[in-house]
Amino acid sequence: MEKTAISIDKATLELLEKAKNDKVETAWDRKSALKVPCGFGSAGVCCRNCAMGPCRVSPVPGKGVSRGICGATADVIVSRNFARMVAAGTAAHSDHGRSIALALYRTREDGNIKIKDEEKLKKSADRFNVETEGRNKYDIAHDVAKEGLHDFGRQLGEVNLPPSLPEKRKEIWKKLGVYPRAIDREVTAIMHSTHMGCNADAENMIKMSMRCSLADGWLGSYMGTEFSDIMYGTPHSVDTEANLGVLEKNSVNVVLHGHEPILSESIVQAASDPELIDLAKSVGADGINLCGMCCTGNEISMRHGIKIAGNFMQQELAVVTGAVDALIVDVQCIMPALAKLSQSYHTKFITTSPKAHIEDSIYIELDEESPLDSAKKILKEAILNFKNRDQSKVMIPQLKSNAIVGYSVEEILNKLDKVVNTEIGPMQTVKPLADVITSGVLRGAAAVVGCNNPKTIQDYNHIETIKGLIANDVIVVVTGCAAQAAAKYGLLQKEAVKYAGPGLATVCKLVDIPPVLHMGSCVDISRILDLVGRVANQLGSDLNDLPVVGVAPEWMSEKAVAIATYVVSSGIDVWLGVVPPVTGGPEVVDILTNKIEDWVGAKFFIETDPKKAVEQILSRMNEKRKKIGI
Ligand code: NFS
Ligand code: SF4
Repeated sequence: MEKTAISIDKATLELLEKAKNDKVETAWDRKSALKVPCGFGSAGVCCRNCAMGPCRVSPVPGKGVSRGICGATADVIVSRNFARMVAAGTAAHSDHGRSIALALYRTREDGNIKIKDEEKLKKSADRFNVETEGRNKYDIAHDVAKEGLHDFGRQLGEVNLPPSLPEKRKEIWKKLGVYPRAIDREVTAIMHSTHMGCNADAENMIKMSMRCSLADGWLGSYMGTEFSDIMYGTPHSVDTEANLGVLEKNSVNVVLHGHEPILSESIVQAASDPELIDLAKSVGADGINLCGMCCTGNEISMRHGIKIAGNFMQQELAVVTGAVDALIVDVQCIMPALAKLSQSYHTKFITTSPKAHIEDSIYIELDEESPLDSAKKILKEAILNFKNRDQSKVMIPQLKSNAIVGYSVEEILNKLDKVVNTEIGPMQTVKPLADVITSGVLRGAAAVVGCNNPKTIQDYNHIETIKGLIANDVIVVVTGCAAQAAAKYGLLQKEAVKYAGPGLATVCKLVDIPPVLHMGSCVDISRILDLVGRVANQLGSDLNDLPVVGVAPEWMSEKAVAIATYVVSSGIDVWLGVVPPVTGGPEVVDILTNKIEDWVGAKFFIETDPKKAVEQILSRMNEKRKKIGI
């Protein structure tokens, strides 16, 4: 494995060289221009919540100024900042969930978006208490969407938490006062309480963060996934390829980047329009080559096998290849730098969402009523831009890996059914999975998730963590940019079983799966919650009883903070490979890495060395196994 201070990805390194020659800057250049990050900001002790400040208090207790002008202590400031990160992350995921719920509400027999997975719709109707008997599927869908939307703004009564959530867990949340109410309410509650002169109790602030994050994981994100599956199909395992080598010299290369599948699904649909294919041929291209990036990449690869161009830190490098005719984006994780960078090449940088206007981009709004029409218009722009490609500026790295993606919970259960329940027919139960864990064939399961962050060597933490875990019989599931890292290094193919320990290798061969399972985008971490919840229910236990962990080796976004918080609050330990801005608040650090375990049975571990993180994970899993006698 090649390891430099920047990345272990050869395609990335090659293109950074090209960027230098082309005299364009990337995030890595800007990072070094910024020099050492601000110490106050890094410790989380800077407050800008009112205009008497900004106040920066000392991150070292007993040294320097210990309170802001209003008297807020370091712990109060740190906890408020932490809570605001959780609120922002929850808002982002859940606003995505809201768009999906609204799209479900707009589905029509003769519309652009239809119902693809009726079985999942019925299950969903069941959990929202929507009548299905003798009803048209679109009528059911509209009622399900309405009920789901009510959980965003519900003022009275309880929200609809999924059935996989164990009763024991709900009781814990109720006792602790963190049982989530409506999604929007939890976000608002944090914005209110962190306003100047409101909440000044670090412990309470962390509890509010937990409550808000739970509304993200078990409600907003959960609906995002569930309703996307109903409209666009529940993913099944499918072959794809990953890394910038998926770009093609003679095709119109279109990179889709962002998050909400409404845009990307419409573009996928438009790309098979014979008129547009003919148009591509008429401009001299072989055809249209759609590729995905970041979470949009995950969404369309697992539903259609569409190739993955790369993960977060490669978005600028896609443009640097000189071979991308259009980079089409919607929301989240889109570097504003892309606008200026695209102007140095021929790439059309097309923004589409009223939530994410970017100066100097080409804005073509996605019409939510008829997304297919907008998609065709956008794709046409891309095709017509092919002729502007400057061949002397093109360099496509010859690097890509095969991968299998699309292991939804349903797909994992299908695979298990094929092995275990061949005679009695499909059971769709998690019993076999629970059995291999309790019997010790597998030591446990880990979700390796999250972003890239130039504070780490790109992909190094992801790959070291995954390899270390599978070698020790821990089955790994991946989402987000971590999933794409795994794809690029061949860990999502069956051949990767050679890196697995003997127990895991046996399971993989028997079930015919890779040792690392791609479960989708970051919003799809709700799939992981669902799976772990089902295993806990099967065993009559709670999530914190299981040898299961979450790891975010290279996280950077506020969404990742929301995720980490809901995962811990759900009873699953989380390892963070990048230090969060909380170190200036000793009480906050103690709560997150210690006290929270008494509340919910799990805690945060902060470890920047992936090898050490793996050791800690294994010993924690062993302890847990001993504790529950398996
Ligand atoms: Ni997740 Fe998706 Fe990637 Fe990080 Fe961004 S794409 S929602 S936040 S960078 S994993
Ligand atoms: Fe300073 Fe308090 Fe205002 Fe924050 S809220 S900026 S600590 S005075």
